[in-house]
Amino acid sequence: MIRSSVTISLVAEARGGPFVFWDDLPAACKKASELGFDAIELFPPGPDAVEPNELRRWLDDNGLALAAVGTGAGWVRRRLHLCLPDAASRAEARDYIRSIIDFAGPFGAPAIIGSMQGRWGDEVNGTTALRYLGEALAELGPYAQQYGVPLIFEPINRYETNLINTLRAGVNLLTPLATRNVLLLADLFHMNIEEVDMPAALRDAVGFLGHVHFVDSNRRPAGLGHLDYPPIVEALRAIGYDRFVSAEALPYPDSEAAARQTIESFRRFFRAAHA
Ligand code: LER
Ligand code: MN
Repeated sequence: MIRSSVTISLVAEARGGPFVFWDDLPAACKKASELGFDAIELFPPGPDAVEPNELRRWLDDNGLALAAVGTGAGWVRRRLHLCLPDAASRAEARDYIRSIIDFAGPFGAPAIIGSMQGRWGDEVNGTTALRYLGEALAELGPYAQQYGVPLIFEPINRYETNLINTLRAGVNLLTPLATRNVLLLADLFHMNIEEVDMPAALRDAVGFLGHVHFVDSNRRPAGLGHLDYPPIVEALRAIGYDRFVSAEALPYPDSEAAARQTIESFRRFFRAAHA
């Protein structure tokens, strides 16, 4: 069954970014639970930002799961990514992602690689960058397996990376790898910019989808932009997607209203009886 999730950012440097709740993790867990979310997705400033026993208590007390944990603070705060020219810095980026896998894994949650994929540029050409990326995923995918969770890789739009912009490019990146433990994240905001046909792109990614960022065309909460959700939901059903759809959206008009808007859209599109 597809389940709902909502994002919580604890990263001061990401202020203005597409996260529904900010800063106060216990309060956000309580609110997410009151509104009826199944889970939260956490964007922490690092692997030591939240004490695991406390997180366990806040989740358990509120009947929530941990859907996923973002690694993007490695880029936002430390300027690390997987395609840096210098081998020691790339290793540091992989270590950072491993530390988030170690934090999230015991909760049964995958780590997400989005902006940590990096980009090619003057010192690293596109072919080399894709090789670095493939090598990193070949190493980190099996690393996540020890916790029985996948590693999630997110294609992001052209204004944020020149590497993997579409689900098809993601499938092409993952297919040659020996590991099958890396899955793709379909962020509907990025897809609206990059895909020709969003439902067709989701169908084409059958077997590779591990997470969805549930958001509208303008990065506002689902229902406040111009995305046509029924064919998207139908495509997710058709490929047997049964993990989380997580609200990674701007806190528009404010956090609580954004969360409420999201859960109402979730119920309308994913829970209402359909023909
Ligand atoms: C992260 O999930 C994402 O969607 C990227 O746009 C990060 O900026
Ligand atoms: Mn996203």
